[in-house]
Amino acid sequence: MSERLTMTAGGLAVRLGGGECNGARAISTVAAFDEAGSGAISRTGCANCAPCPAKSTVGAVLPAQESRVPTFTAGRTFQHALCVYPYRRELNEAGFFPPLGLEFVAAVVQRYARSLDLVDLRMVPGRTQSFLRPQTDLVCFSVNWDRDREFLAAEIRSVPPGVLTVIGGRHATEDPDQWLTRFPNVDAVIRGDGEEAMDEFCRRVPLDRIAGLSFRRDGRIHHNPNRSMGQLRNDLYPDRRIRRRKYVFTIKGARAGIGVDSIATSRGCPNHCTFCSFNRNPWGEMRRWTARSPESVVDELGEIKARIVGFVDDLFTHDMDRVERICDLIIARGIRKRYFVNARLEIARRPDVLRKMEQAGFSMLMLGVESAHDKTLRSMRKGFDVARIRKHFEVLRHSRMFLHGYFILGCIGESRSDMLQIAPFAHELGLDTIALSVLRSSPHSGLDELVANTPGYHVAPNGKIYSDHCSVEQLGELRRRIYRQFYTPGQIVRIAGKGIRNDALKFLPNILLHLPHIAAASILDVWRRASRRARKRRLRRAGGEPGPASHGAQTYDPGEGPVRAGSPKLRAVVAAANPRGLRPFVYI
Ligand code: B12
Ligand code: SF4
Repeated sequence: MSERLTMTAGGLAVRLGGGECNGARAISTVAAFDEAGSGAISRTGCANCAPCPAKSTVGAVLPAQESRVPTFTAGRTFQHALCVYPYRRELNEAGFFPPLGLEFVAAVVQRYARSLDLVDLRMVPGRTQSFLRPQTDLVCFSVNWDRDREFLAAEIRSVPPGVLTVIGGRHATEDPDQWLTRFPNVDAVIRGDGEEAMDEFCRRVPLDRIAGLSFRRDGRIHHNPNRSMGQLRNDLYPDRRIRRRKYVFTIKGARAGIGVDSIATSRGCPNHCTFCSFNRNPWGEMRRWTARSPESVVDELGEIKARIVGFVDDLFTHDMDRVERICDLIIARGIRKRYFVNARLEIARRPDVLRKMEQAGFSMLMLGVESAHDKTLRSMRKGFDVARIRKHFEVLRHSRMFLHGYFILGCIGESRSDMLQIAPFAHELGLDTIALSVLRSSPHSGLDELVANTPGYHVAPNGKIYSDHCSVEQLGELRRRIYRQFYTPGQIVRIAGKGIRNDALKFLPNILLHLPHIAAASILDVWRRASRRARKRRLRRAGGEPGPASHGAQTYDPGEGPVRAGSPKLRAVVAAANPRGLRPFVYI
C-alpha cells in the first residue's frame, strides 16, 4: 500500500513504515457503489497490510450496511479524482497535443468530485503515485496507445487497491478483458466515447445498466452492451485551467515556443472509405456524425490561449453551413488564432465558405486525396475519381490556406510505377505539402478479407499491407523517394511564398529564438535514426537477406540492448513479434 497516503476520511488511518494508509476509506468508496444499486464490484478491500481492517474483506462483497461512507453529498461523489495520461512520449515527434479525450472525461468527473487533478506524464516529472493524495478515491487512466507497455502497466498497478480505478480510451476499448484480467486493481473499463458512461458511473447508476461498461462482479467479467454515440453536449468541453503545463509546438522534441492546442467539435463521419477507422468505433459500428453547436465551439475557442489550434474532428467540414456559422462567430468575437482542419475535397463546392474560413484564421486544410488512380479510389469507396479531384483543386488551389494532401502507399492493385505518380500528381494539383502512409489493415475495415482474396498481398503483423512486388521495406524506400521527388527546392520556395501570403511566417521569430535547441534536437534525431538504420542493417545481415515477399528485417526496442545473430534473444524477439510465423519484418 502506498506510503504516500497520509490520512483517511473515516479516521481509520494505519501508519506503516513511515506512511499512512487510507484502505478503510477506500473500502467504503467501493462498498458505496454496491449500495448504489446492483452494481457490486466484487473486489473490495486490500491484501497488503497486516493490521489494516481492509485486509479481512479481500475477495468478498462488503455488505452495504458496513459501508463507512453512508451518504454522498449531492453532486459530490468523490473527494479527490486523479486523471492520468500514462505515457512518457508519443510515437512520432508530434507529442505536443494535449490528451483531449481524457480532458473531456475530466470535465465530467469534475462535476462529481470535490477536487480533481489531471496529469500528463509526458509533460510533468513524476509518476502516478506522486499525485495520489490521501483522499484520492478515483483514478482514471486514458489508455489510447499500445506502447510504453511496461511503464503503462506499472502506472496502473501503482494505484493502491481500494481506490476506484477506471480506464478508458481507444486501446483499452479494443480488449477490455485484458485490463480487467491483468490488473486486479482495475474496477471498470469504459469502452468508446467516455463522457456519458462516466457521467452515469459518477451518478452511481447501477453498473449493469451503464452501456459501454465492462466490470468485474462475483469474480467474473461482465460486458454491458455497447453505447452508441448520442448527441454531443454543448455545455461540455475541457477545462484548460487544470493543465499543469502549456502545450507548445515541438520540433524533434525541442520546444519551439509557440502555443498549440486542439479542439474536438464533432465526432464520426458518414462516409465509408474502406481503409479508414475514423467512421467506426473500435468494435466496427458506424459512428454517425454528431456535432456541437457553433456557439459552443466558439465559446471554447475563446477560452483557448494558444495561437495555433488543431481541429481533431474526424470530419470537421461535413456541414458547411455550420462551418460558415463558426467562422462568422469567430470573426464577430474578434478571436485571432490560426487553425488547421481535416476536410474532404468537396468543400471546394463552397468557395464562399472557403473565403470566410480564410478570414476567420483557418490556415491549413488537410485533405484526403489518397491516390492518383481511379481503380484505387473506386476500390477504396472514396466517393470521387481523379477527374473530380482535378476539378476540386481548380478552386482549392486559389486559396490562401496551406493545402496538405494525404496519400496512401501500397494500395491493393497499385504497382511501384503507379505509386511513383503521387509526387507529379500532387504538384499538378497545387498541393503545398503531402504526407504518405502505408496502407494498414485496421479492424472492421474489410481490408483483411480483401487481402485474403487478392493473390500476392499479405498483412504484416503490425497491420501494414505489403505485396510480393513490394515488401514493407521497399514501401519505406518508395516513401522516401516520393518525398524527395515532391519536396524540391521549387516546392520549398512555393511553401515559403504561401507562408508570406497567409501571414504564417510571423511565427518565424519565435522559432528562431529557439533555434539552438531545435538544431541540437535535430542533430540528435539524425544521429538516432542513423544508428537505428545501422542496427537494422546489422540485424538483416545477421538474419540473412530477405526475399522479395518478406517484410524486411526484425526491429526491436532500442532499450533491449544488443541482439546477436542466432542468439536465443534474437529468436525470442522474432517469435514474440512474429506470432503468425511470417518472415521477419521491419517497421517504417
Ligand atoms: C491528435 C491525434 C494524434 C496526436 C496525439 C494526441 C494525443 N496525445 O492524444 C498525434 C499526432 C501525436 C497522433 C499520433 C498517432 N496517431 Co493519432 N490521432 C489523433 C486524432 C486526430 C485526435 C485524437 C483526439 O484528440 N480525439 C478526440 C477525443 C475527444 O477522442 P478520444 O481521444 O478517442 O477520447 C475519447 C475516448 O477514447 C474515451 N477516453 C479516452 N480516454 C479516456 C479515459 C477514461 C478514464 C475514459 C472513461 C474514457 C476515455 O473518451 C474520450 C471522449 O469521448 C485521432 C483521430 C480522432 N479524431 O480521434 C487520431 C488517431 C487516434 N490516431 C491514430 C493513429 C494510428 C496514430 C499513430 C499510430 C499514427 C502513426 N503511425 O504515427 C500515432 C501514434 C501516437 C502514439 N502515441 O504512439 C488512429 C488510432 C487508430 C486506432 N484504432 O488505434 C486515430 C483514431 C486516427 C485514425 N483513424 O487513423 N495522433
Ligand atoms: S477518409 Fe475521411 S471521409 Fe473517408 S471515412 Fe475516413 S474520415 Fe470519413
